[in-house]
Amino acid sequence: MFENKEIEKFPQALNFTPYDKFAFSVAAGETCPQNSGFNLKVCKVIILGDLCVGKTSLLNRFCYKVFDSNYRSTIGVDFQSEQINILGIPYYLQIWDTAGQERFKCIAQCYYRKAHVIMLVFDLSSIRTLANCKNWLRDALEVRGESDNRPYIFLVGAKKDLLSNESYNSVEDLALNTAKKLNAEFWSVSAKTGENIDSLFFRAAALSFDDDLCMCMSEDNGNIQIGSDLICRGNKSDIIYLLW
Ligand SMILES: Nc1nc2c(ncn2[C@@H]2O[C@H](COP(=O)(O)OP(=O)(O)O)[C@@H](O)[C@H]2O)c(=O)[nH]1
Ligand SMILES: [Mg+2]
Repeated sequence: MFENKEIEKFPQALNFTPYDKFAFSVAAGETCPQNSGFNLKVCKVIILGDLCVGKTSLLNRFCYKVFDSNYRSTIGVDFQSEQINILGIPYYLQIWDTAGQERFKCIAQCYYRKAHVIMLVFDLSSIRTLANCKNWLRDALEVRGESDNRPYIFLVGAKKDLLSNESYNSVEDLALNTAKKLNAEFWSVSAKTGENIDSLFFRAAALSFDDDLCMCMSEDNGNIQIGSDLICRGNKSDIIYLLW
């Protein structure tokens, strides 16, 4: 369905969301000509959660369309970049995969900073991993700078294929309660079957893209992309300042 990673319509939430955005803020035709000079930021996504809940599998399914049933633990942190064309504009997700082990926690915390999206992953077949999501979120938000915006937060139940409909429904109730408490958007996915994986990342990308686009359009100036940072040259002064 999403072969070319193209988004034309604003992707909707699965069920519970604290984010009441249902459409792009600006009409595509008017604001996104093919050769628009927009230099959008790279969207930094971090994937957090206990060991073995399915974080790396989520990333591999989205980026490479593969699933491996053998477990290989992630060492420290790793990231992948993925391009998605949104309304014809190339947009980049930089997706950080972390190891869910205590001993890598301080390494991982360095990468939490400036995240635009946090995905808190738990295993739908292991309810204990749901309870830990609030700790992962606390750790991630702890290292935020004062000027950093609050990231979009997703609570992601993984391995949906392992549950019968009946058990899924009871886990979903618990997960929805947790999502409300954490002020996070809830998704359930399966890296094995691919269910909801693209939709989840597309939704995250679109929310972040829309914010960036609005910001770029309100800044009537020239932007310069350096590495993964967007440098913005103000119109009214020659001062160059870092947007994030
Ligand atoms: N059945 C099933 N198994 C999964 C799924 N996602 C991950 N797994 C398995 O769960 C184990 C841990 O997955 P992994 O992605 O490495 O977890 P991580 O430690 O959170 O990165 C591996 O054996 C995966 O094959 C899924 O959607 N369905
Ligand atoms: Mg891993």
